[in-house]
Amino acid sequence: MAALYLGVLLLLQCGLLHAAEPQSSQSLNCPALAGVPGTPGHNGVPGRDGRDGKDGAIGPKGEKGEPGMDVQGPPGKAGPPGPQGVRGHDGLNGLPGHPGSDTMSLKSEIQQLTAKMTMMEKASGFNTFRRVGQKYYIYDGLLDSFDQGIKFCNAAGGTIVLPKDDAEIQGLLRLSVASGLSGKKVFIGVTDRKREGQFMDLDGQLLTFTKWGSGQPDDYKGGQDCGALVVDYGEWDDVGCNDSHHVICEIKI
Ligand SMILES: [Ca+2]
Repeated sequence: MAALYLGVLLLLQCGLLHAAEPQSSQSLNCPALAGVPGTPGHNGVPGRDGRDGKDGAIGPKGEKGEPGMDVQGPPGKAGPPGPQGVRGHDGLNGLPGHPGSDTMSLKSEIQQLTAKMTMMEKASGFNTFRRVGQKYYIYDGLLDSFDQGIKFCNAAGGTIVLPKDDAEIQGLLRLSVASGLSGKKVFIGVTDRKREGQFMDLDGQLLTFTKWGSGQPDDYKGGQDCGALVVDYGEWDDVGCNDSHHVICEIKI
């Protein structure tokens, strides 16, 4: 067995050396064995894939491509708002507006006109009436006490007369004379019933204009707390509130 194994080794060695170095094969004295050729062996299993080779050289530049189509794509989404800008300069002044055509002021004017019309209709219903400034003086022949005079005038939409200046005194005198009141007295809306000697108007306000006659008010016999206009003199006198005197009313326009 060992001899056979040694023979095979010797054959292999001689064959390999003979293929690589034919000159020196004779010095080994390999025996020339002749035999019957064996049957060819089966094909071996394919070997594994080799490693990737190195990159080749860069190829030639390709031909220029055709120009692309010039088509605009759809708009993108709106971006977020930018930061607030710096405040601009003030603008020029605007042109003046048109004269007011305010509905409210028109309504107010209509209401005032309506009120005046109503007042004039009332005034025209009395025996005599006269306009002095922004007032109408009206007389309807009433001869009564101070308090009855106040009631009558309030019912007529006004108050008992109280002239505030000489022009109103003159207007009141003309109406009085025209009404046949010469030599008479006409109540005026002043009284000191709340505080003796302190004449006030019917709203309790101190008087801003007076036309007292000489020595008046004298509170004659301690019973004169209401005012009256003496038609013949155009001056004031204090008289008894319960005396009967003529009543003239004033209605403010
Ligand atoms: Ca008097």
